[in-house]
This record gives sequence, C-alpha cells and structure tokens, in this order.
Amino acid sequence: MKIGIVCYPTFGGSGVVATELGLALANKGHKVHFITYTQPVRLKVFSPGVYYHEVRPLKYDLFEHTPYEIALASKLVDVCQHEHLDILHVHYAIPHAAAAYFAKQILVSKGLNIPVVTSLHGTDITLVGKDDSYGPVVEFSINHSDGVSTVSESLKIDTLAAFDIKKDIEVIPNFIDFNRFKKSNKEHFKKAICPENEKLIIHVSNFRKVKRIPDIIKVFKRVREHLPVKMLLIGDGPERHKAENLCRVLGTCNDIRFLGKQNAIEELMAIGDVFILPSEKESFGLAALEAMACEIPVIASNTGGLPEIIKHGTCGYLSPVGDIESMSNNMTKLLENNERLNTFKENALNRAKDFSLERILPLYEAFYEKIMRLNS
Ligand code: GMT
Repeated sequence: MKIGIVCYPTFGGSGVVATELGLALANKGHKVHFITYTQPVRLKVFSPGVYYHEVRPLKYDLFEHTPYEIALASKLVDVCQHEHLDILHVHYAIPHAAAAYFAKQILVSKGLNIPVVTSLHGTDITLVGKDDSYGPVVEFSINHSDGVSTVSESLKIDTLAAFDIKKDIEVIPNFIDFNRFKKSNKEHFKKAICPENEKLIIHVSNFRKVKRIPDIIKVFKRVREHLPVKMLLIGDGPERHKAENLCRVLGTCNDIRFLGKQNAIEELMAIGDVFILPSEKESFGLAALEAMACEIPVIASNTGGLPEIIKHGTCGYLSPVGDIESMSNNMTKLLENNERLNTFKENALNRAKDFSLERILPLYEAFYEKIMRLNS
C-alpha cells in the first residue's frame, strides 16, 4: 500500500505513535509518506520505503496567524495526486482531520477518491476538541472521515459522549516495539544515580497540567519518609518550573533529577524500579506501556485507558485521581518488598507483550484494507 501519514512531528505521544507506525509499515514493505511541518526526529535516518514531505506555509505580513491548515490541505492534494497514495491516515483530529477532509474534497473535484482514516489520541477529544472554538469542526471531520480509530475503549466512550458521532469507531491500542523497549544492563548508570542502592522512581511526560506533576513530587516525599528512593523526571513543559519550586519547598531536591527532553528514553527506563503516572486524563498512557516493556511496574491514576493496560495488583496499582495517600501507600508497599517488586516487574513485561508491534500492526493493515474496500 502507499500510505500518507499526517501527525505532530514533535515529542507528543500521538506523533510518536504515528512515526513508529509509519516506520513499521515501511519495514513490512509498504511505501509510507509522512506529511508534516518538520521532520519527525526518528525519520532523520534513511529508511527505504519512507518518504518525507514538508508543509511550508507561506508567511505574509497581513497574516497575524499563518493558515497552516490550508497549506497542509494543499500539500495533501499534491502528495496524494503525484505519489498516487492509496490511503491517508491522519493522527490527532485538530487540525489534521479537517485539513484531510478539505484535501479529499479537492481531490474528488479532480476525479480522485482517497480514503481518509482519522486516529483520535486523547486530548484532541477530551480537552481541546470539546471546546466551542474547535468542537463543530472536530465533530464534522470525524463524521466525514472514511474510517475512525481510537487508542482505547475509554477514548471511544469519551468521543461518543462528547460528540454526535455517526461513524463506527475502531479501537486499535498503541503498541510497543520490543527491539527498542527492553530491559538492558545499565548497572553503571544506576550506580551513578543511586549510589546507596536506593530504589528509583521514573516519570516521563510533556509536563502539562493534565499530568498532575505536583502529585508526583508529593508522592515521592511520602515514600521517601519510609524508604531510600531517588527519582528521575524526564521531559519538559509548562509545569516543570512549578514542580522544581515544590521540590524546594518540600526539601526533596537532592533526591530528584529533572532531565528535560530525552531521546533514548529506553536507556533511562532500564534502571527504573517503578514508574508513576498520576494523570487527570490519559486516553492510553503510552509512557506507562513503555515502562512496562522495560519491566517497570506502574503506579497510576484510575483514569481513561490506563486500566485497560495496567492490571491493578499484578503489574501496578491504580488509585483515584489526586489520591496522594493511596499512591504513596501502593508505591511503598511495592518498593519495600523485593519479592513482590520482582513479581510485578515480570508481570509488567508479560502484560506489555499483549501490545507488541507484531500484534497491533496487522490491526492497522486490516483496517486500511477494510476502509479502502468500502471506499472503492
Ligand atoms: O499528553 C500526551 O501525552 C500527548 C498526547 C498527544 O496527543 O500527543 O498523548 C495522547 O496520545 C498518546 C498516544 O496515543 C496517549 O498515549 C496519551 O495517553 C494521550 N494523552 C492524553 O490523553 C492526556
């Protein structure tokens, strides 16, 4: 198949999923065309079967806001026409689904019918998409996509609750590439971070409000009252500064390292004992799955798609959003007993295997084929 992929090329979860999906499809022999405003980090290495088309909106003094969606739609028309794409797969509804609809209509006027698949990832529905400033366009462009998928059952339910949806929604969970995410021996590195053999807590996110970063610092403080622990906070975003201040106030700075954005997350995961994700909303929680693939159990909030990945009491623990006490107790219980911790680590890996690339990729291929058949 010749597949066009549109996504956010930066550090967001939806962009990571879209890029990994495209690379995996190309490895299986498909031709994959990425259409984005900058090259996704992982595409910078040459890979046969992968093509990249940059969207470059013309800037003009009169435009206070450059109309990116129009430039994207125009680029989609160009790529679909000249590269003879079979299907267009857009990740994250805003603004990609609307731009794809626009491009599709232009192509129809030229006698070409390209099916469009829209994958919803989370905040495009649960936070931003519902807002009046985007809602009508999001609803319309979902209903006019040829195929719609969500990354969890929970996000499907949220989508149906937020909008008047006339389309069937296919649930295709996020996946993990075990060639990349697996436990490796980084003992020297662990020794440098945890010289007294402390247990190591890890969190990875884009540090937005929805991730509830202050909860992480508060849980850490409580656990540290019982056990020797250290923590790595990986990623960056608007809440980081507040979190650093809270560490100062709570006197935990010496045991917490803020690492900022990192590419080789798997190398850091290799030394973790437990992962924490106390989000307000989390449609899937790819970071938690990546941790589990590296044999790290997860302490998380019982929200969104997280219970679909984390089995409470076997490969992690779930608590109500904002319940610091419950999360701290669960984490302490897990870290203070090596036998329990090792069992949870093993269970985490086994659970992650349910989401292997090998299992999930054929679901996307079958979905494309179905949509192409229905559209022909
Ligand atoms: O907040 C993020 O983690 C980024 C966001 C995005 O849209 O890029 O992630 C969403 O999509 C990911 C990939 O499908 C999911 O794993 C995340 O759970 C989801 N984030 C939220 O729902 C908050």
